[in-house]
Amino acid sequence: MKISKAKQLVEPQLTKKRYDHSIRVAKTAHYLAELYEESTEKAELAGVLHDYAKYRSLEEMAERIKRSKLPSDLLEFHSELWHAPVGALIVEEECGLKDEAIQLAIKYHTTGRANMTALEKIIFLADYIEPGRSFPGIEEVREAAETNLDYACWLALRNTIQYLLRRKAKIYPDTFHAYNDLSRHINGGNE
Ligand code: DGI
Ligand code: FE
Ligand code: FE
Repeated sequence: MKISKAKQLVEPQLTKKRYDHSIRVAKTAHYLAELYEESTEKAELAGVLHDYAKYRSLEEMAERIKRSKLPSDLLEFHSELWHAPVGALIVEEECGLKDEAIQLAIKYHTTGRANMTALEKIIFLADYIEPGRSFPGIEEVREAAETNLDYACWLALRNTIQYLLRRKAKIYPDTFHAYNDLSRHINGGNE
């Protein structure tokens, strides 16, 4: 699929603000893909499409999760998590995008998971550091992104987990699995 086509398909699905965010994620993902020698085309497409399902109703997303092979435990966690795996399904159904690498990057962009592919890490990180974002500690993540993809993802996951804990939110197991998996790259996994 061409980038211009993907943009056309995504725009009516999102608010202006969310669409602009998606374009910035795509640009950031393109930059990271070049830096880490991954496909810039796939990174940009995944960036444009990553929040495709963001504004689907909770009823529709829950229904799709129940009807699919997706783990039903998702329904016991915050609905904010649902748009990622549902998006990976419906870009195929509605846009005809059948590309496993891109669909996995969309599927895991919110939580991450253990053993992420480079493209999954790029989209996870681009979503976190795109220029419109301002989280506490984001500059450290932006700096790390220039030299160490794993460390930058680990920092982003650490910040997100800390934020969720402060809000007394539940944390989806894949988020912990991603954090623990990348910790092995950071300190040898001894702690
Ligand atoms: O869709 P975006 O807003 O661009 O970003 P996103 O898909 O990364 O969603 C971010 C939200 O998801 C943010 O409020 C933190 C939340 N989140 C990430 N991991 C978890 C989580 N929420 C819960 N409850 N559990 C998680 O593991
Ligand atoms: Fe998202
Ligand atoms: Fe996003």
